[in-house]
Amino acid sequence: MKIDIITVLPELLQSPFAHSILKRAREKGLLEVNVVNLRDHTLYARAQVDDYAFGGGAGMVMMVEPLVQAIESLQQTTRYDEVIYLTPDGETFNQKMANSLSLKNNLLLICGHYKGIDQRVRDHFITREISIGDYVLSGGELAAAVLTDAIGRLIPGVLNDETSALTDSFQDNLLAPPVYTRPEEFRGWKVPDILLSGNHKRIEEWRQEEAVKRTAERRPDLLE
Ligand code: 6GU
Repeated sequence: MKIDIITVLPELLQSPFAHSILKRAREKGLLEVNVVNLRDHTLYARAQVDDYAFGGGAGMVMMVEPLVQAIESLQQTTRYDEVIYLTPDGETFNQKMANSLSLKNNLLLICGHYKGIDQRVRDHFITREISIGDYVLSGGELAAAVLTDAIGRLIPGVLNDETSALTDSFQDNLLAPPVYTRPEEFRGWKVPDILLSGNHKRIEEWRQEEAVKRTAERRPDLLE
């Protein structure tokens, strides 16, 4: 899969994909992340990419021309399955969306800033608008990093048995159960006996019960 990201802050998107699972996915050739600087596409003096909103009011708007130029130049070499605008007024991102996006070949993510992007870009180029939750970030970059991470780790072949997504929270609408590792006892705090029993069937039952209990306590909405 290839994920292209258009941003005015490319520096912000260097580190998030350079470690751990996403790094391995890129090294294995399963994921390519290509960060595109919008300012390389502007026709205006001093690489201007934003301007005052028509009708007045506080805040700048990202201009239609640099964005369209960047999008169309990328579309010359790539056919995108989705052109996604990251925006707080988009559809709220969840695991189900991550699962389905992880099966696509090419995604284009567009990071907004200031008061957002000119509506004409949304009307004519964007196929999907996604938010990562009900709070406001200063730009779409961190949201793009969140999407890329959640999607990238699900690309077939990225995770191995040990990191399998099948036992993730949300994958079956349940939160993950508690986990423990060595030592068996620390300051008198013991690991539940069942986990040391070697009885895999009972351990699985315990994990399922704990997952349901935890979900009922913390996220009863998921059980409905
Ligand atoms: Cl996608 N962008 C911004 N700027 N803020 C957000 C968001 C996106 N999702 C939640 N808050």
